[in-house]
Amino acid sequence: MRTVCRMCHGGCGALVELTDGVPTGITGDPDNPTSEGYFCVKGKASLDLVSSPDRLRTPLIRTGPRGSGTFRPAGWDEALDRVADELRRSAERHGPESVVLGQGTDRNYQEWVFRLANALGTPNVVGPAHVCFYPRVMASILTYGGFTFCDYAGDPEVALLWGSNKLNTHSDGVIGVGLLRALERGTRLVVVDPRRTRTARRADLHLRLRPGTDAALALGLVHLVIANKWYDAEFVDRHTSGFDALERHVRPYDPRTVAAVTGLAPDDIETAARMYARASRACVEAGTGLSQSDNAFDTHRTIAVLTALTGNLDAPGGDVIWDPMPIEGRRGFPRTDLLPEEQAAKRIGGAVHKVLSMTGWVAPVDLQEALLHERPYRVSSMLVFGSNPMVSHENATATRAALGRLDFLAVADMFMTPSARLADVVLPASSWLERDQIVEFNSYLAARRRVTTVEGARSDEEMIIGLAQRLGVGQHFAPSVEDALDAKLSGIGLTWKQFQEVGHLPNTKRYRKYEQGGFRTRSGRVELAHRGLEAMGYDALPGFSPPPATTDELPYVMTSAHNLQFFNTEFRQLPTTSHRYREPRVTLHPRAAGRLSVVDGDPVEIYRNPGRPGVVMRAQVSDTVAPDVIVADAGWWYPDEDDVDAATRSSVNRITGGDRRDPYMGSSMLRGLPVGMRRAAQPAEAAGRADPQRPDPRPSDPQPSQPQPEGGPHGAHPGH
Ligand SMILES: Nc1nc2c(c(=O)[nH]1)N[C@H]1C(S)=C(S)[C@@H](COP(=O)(O)OP(=O)(O)OC[C@H]3O[C@@H](n4cnc5c(=O)[nH]c(N)nc54)[C@H](O)[C@@H]3O)O[C@H]1N2
Ligand SMILES: Nc1nc2c(c(=O)[nH]1)N[C@H]1C(S)=C(S)[C@@H](COP(=O)(O)OP(=O)(O)OC[C@H]3O[C@@H](n4cnc5c(=O)[nH]c(N)nc54)[C@H](O)[C@@H]3O)O[C@H]1N2
Ligand code: SF4
Ligand SMILES: [Mo]
Repeated sequence: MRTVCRMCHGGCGALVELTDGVPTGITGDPDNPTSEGYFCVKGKASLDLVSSPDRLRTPLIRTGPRGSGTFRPAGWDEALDRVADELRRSAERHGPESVVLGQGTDRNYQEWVFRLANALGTPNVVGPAHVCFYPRVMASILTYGGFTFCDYAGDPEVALLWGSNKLNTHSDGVIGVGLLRALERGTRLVVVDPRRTRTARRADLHLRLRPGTDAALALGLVHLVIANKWYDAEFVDRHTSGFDALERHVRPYDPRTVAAVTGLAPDDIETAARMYARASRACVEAGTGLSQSDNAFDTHRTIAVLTALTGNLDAPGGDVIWDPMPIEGRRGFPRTDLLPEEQAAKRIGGAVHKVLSMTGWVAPVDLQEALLHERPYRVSSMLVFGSNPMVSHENATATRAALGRLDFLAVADMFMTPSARLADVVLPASSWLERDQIVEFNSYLAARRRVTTVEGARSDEEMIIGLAQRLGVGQHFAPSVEDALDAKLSGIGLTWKQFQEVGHLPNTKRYRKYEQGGFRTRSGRVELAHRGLEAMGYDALPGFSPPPATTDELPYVMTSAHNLQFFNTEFRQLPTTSHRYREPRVTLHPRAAGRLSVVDGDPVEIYRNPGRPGVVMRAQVSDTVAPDVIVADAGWWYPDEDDVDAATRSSVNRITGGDRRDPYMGSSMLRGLPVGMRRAAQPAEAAGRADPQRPDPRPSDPQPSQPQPEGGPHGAHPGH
């Protein structure tokens, strides 16, 4: 059967081999136009999800104390009745806004969660939007009225990969194959990343900047573009506003100043600016490397400005705004019209993180504040679909305390995660191979077809329909998923059955749409200086706030990154993906390793406060990072541990969180944090025994290892 993979955002075409109706093999679909047969290790692990002995196969209702993991199995009706009763009670006592829905990274049922929230009258949906996609989305929407994607098919002369590891992460439905093909056809590559990634190794220029200083670099590039008159004067004149104010604003960001902040050479900054700005066609692929700091929104805003100044906006080989497909999709399906205005105004964090609030999302820090201090009001129940906040949200200690304040927590997941363990009701979700979905991306629609079932599990869409019916808002949902998919597709005149046969439907790309009618901003122009933001109490122009300085006690700058064979917090329990990768890793420079007397594979403790326990990860010694920079694996937890604390002991978010956050979006400092490190005891040493796997005592002078491809499995680690 032909379908579309959802082990990451990517959406590669997949061919599932069925033997007597049972999936027995999965490969890439060579006929899929976006992935051309590409299939990664995660995709190959898909069938592990179906057969995993760890999958939840029945709803669970808590019987012991919270977090103890004592549950009894229950039927679906009982479990959904219980969830509906609790949410209703909460809404009746404290108002619908006291019910919070949770959702993780973008999945193809996200719009269902928002429709449920809107129908229930709660403005509160919490998730990782503030550190993931939305700083970028909102920066472009506010600056030029739409969200852009790199036009790799339009053969950019230069692609600027900025805090994005596209060839590994395939984020936002853009499969790295598009970039790869462009590189093969001659696109030159500039990479801005504190790490020499596999992609950076292919770059014509790699700017290995200090984590958390990207906003200064972006302002520095704008400075050079303006000072050297490398901008598209006609476009600027006809289609932008605020150029003079921008010109004055970026004057201080000369290459020398920017070099001092970023740790880059002034010449490299000039070369990058020249390569990008002088190219006839150039695009920017900006990633989460820029979205997880207090500069998140302004960094993306400055990049949006750069795109516009250089005339690359909506231009061939540049950054293109796609028209939405005419289906009831991501934009229409949530039905924001169902949420009364006075309820929308109650969104938690809405008065503080005003730009995030425009998207409908609540930042975890603001929810924590509400739960811990009842500010601005009391939140009493929460229902989470596909998120593991104990691992993915910043400041795991605060997350745990906050979740502990809920009267009721329900979690829908495929597995018993540390977050699900804290729940009162756990609902077993089906995997992507067990459900029908419309895969909606900027450039195409595709059909993800159910190829199998796992007894006991249900899709989130089915759960939401069941809950909506019980909560008296069933009229806002179709009676079945298939009916809903038919309704979604009615705009293109197909039923779900017909669309499955079609499989893949490309969108039409149109360049320079602004030539008819301008941009979809208030002024109809690109808002280089943003009056609307100014009216909201923000600066009209994007700025830079320097990251927290390192100290003698905390001499390293820590950042994190996503792994090739995992997806966020997922797949740690699958044999294909976790093969030889059973513990989190931290990349550190040979000199740092020397200072700590550790070698590749040794356990290292990373801390924010030397007096408190930190998190322990395995050293991955490599000169891909600067001597004072470390890159920690994001999203780690131990599925074999029953205790919530033990399961999350190595999660980097045990040591993230703090006062600094992006004023627009609430983005937390997950990248660019000062930390200290010390050698940690081997688990076997800690128990007073010699580790039989490590007969060789640490040499006093550690050998720098060969640079390792990031995230690639390698066998140097004992016990992996
Ligand atoms: N320090 C640090 N923290 C980070 C990041 C970082 O780089 N560094 N990255 C951030 C980013 S970008 C993101 S997006 C977040 C991710 O944060 P989350 O979205 O919370 O993490 P996921 O691992 O995607 O959570 C998914 C959970 O959903 C379950 N699941 C998978 N598919 C389904 C489904 O179809 N239905 C249901 N009900 N459950 C499903 C999985 O088993 C898993 O337990 O983490 C953020 N946190
Ligand atoms: N294989 C895989 N694919 C994924 C995911 C996954 O976990 N695994 N997660 C999915 C999700 S939810 C998302 S949001 C996307 C994320 O996709 P990407 O944004 O590509 O995610 P990362 O690889 O975490 O971060 C990108 C790069 O930022 C660099 N970086 C770290 N700090 C800084 C900094 O301060 N400045 C700059 N310029 N760069 C920095 C890292 O070294 C890394 O190479 O990927 C999605 N796809
Ligand atoms: S890149 Fe993503 S969509 Fe493609 S095969 Fe890998 S996990 Fe699946
Ligand atoms: Mo994300």
